[in-house]
Amino acid sequence: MKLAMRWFGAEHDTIPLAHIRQVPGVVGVVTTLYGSLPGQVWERDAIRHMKAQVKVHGLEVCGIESVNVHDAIKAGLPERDMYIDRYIRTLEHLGEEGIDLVCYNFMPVFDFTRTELKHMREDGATVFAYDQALVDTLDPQRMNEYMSRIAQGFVMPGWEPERVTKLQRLFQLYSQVDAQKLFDNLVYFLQALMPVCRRYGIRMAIHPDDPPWSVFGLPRIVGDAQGLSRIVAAVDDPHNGVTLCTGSLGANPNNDLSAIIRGLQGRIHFAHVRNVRHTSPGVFEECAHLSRDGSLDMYAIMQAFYLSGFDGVIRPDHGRDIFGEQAMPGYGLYDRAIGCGYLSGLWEALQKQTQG
Ligand SMILES: [Mn+2]
Repeated sequence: MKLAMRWFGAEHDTIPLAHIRQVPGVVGVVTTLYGSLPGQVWERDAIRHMKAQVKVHGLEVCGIESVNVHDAIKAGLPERDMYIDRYIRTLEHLGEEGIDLVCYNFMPVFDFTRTELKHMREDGATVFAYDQALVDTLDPQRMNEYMSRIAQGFVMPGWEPERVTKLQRLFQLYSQVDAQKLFDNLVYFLQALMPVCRRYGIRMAIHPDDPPWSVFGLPRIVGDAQGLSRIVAAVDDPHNGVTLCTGSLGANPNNDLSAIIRGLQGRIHFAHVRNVRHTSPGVFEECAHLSRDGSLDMYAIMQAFYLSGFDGVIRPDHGRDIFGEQAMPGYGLYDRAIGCGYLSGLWEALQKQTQG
């Protein structure tokens, strides 16, 4: 495996690359061109600049998280072909710059959703938390206001202001889109992308929905084993793969992570590995990466990756906010660095056990 951390770019991240470089085992970052809107073509110069910035610190760009997909593509509007064409040009430019891993999601309107970004735990650490009952009391507009209030000035990924100010229009766009239609639109998009992916060896890695169930009546199709296998089967090309996010999928206690990892052998291109603690149905909070702090068996998860021959990029995911660090919620350095140490430790043990 290749260990990386997410980095939001010099202008947006509070963590300098020089510090990421000091986390044992980390060889690179996954990042994006912040400031580029979905539907814009990423220019080669900008990609080159991003790579150079990272390289100066002895790290590499291990992949892009994310190249966001324009709503016209997700909703299947007539102008989708134009936007797909632009996406393809972005992939060409990434491919020409030697970047071969692209994470994206296909969630309508709302990206990653939480009801608390600073949920206080017993030890004083704060974490992301989610309560479906609270979401059920909010309408989408209030959800948006709610998220910006709890983000306290940080722009959380997926909640960029230019996007969420258009909520009403977005809901209208998706009013005719049910789960089947959304799936068909995804397949249409992926089929169009495959030739350029094959040409440059680019692996597309869809991120699961988070939480992995429908919110505000909007369809979500990437939430369980069945949804994931349906996607890889529909466009049966190794360049069409997934980001296996244990925290997102793991929010649903019915998801057997190890079985999902085994079932997707060869099609997992990127992994987000973190733990999550289930409190009651529809309620969960994030926690330390350690197995005993949450509901997931992290050893079993890493073992499933190891035994299925996974050699892609793994990154720790949201961390707790600890040690008084002032950083973007969930993306501080300290707890993610601890997560890296833990994941590396599990991996080394798995390697040495197998080698006898
Ligand atoms: Mn994730």
